[in-house]
Amino acid sequence: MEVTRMSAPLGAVVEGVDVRSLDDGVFEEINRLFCEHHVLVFPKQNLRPNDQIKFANRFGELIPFPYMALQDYPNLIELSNKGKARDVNQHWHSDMTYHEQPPKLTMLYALEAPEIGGETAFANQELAYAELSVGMKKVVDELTAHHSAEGLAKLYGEDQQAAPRSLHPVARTHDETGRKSLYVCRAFTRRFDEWSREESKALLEYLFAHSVRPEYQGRHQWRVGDLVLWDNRSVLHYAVHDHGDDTRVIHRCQVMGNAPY
Ligand SMILES: O=C(O)CCC(=O)C(=O)O
Ligand SMILES: [Fe+2]
Repeated sequence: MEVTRMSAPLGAVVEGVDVRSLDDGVFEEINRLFCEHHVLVFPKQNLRPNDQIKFANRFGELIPFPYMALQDYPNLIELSNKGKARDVNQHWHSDMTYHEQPPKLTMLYALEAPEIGGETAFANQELAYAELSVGMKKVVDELTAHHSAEGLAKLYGEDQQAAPRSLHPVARTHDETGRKSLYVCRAFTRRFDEWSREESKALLEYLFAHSVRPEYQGRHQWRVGDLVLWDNRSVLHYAVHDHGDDTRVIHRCQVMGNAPY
């Protein structure tokens, strides 16, 4: 197994392994690397849907996704840009923060990839938290925020009133490493529970901008056969749609996480 860093703020590329056949010791090492680097890339994998599901299952229980499930594979969805002007994931977010128990990790496998562009951007939220001042850390440590899927419901033409909502700490603690991350995102975070909507606005704007400073970011350029997993407890991500109609087809699944604390 050969591990090289992907970018200064986050990510590692793991070569020389076939994720279909890992003994428990190697898997444990992979999980350790995952918690340390936040994003792992496994190039040149050769996976059928069941192989991806089986590997993801080693991290925990899969969360089915209500839309776009593949026939025969309710836990796997297909992300495709065919016939779409924009990507629904073209915004900074951590996955499903509007749920009580958001997925701890999301795993994508590329079946088709554009020659150039169509990257996924990531931002390290442990760094974002660590680089806040002592005074600001004290403020965010005391706050909880309301997250909601209203924006997504609007996008999918669904009932916004019925969209799922949840309340989470603004600085969450990683259940495996004990490290703290900033846990807000422009896509889903609406306001602080302890503050009025008006009061929340300015600080949230500051945190949204701070959380995705270029110094915290790394990007992945997709190649066919890439398997990529990211840690929703400690990174934000953004699907960069700059590849026009060049085909990009990805299989996606997600693994259940803890209720953030
Ligand atoms: O397509 C991508 O690059 C990322 C999509 C995304 O946000 C997700 O799968 O959660
Ligand atoms: Fe996402």
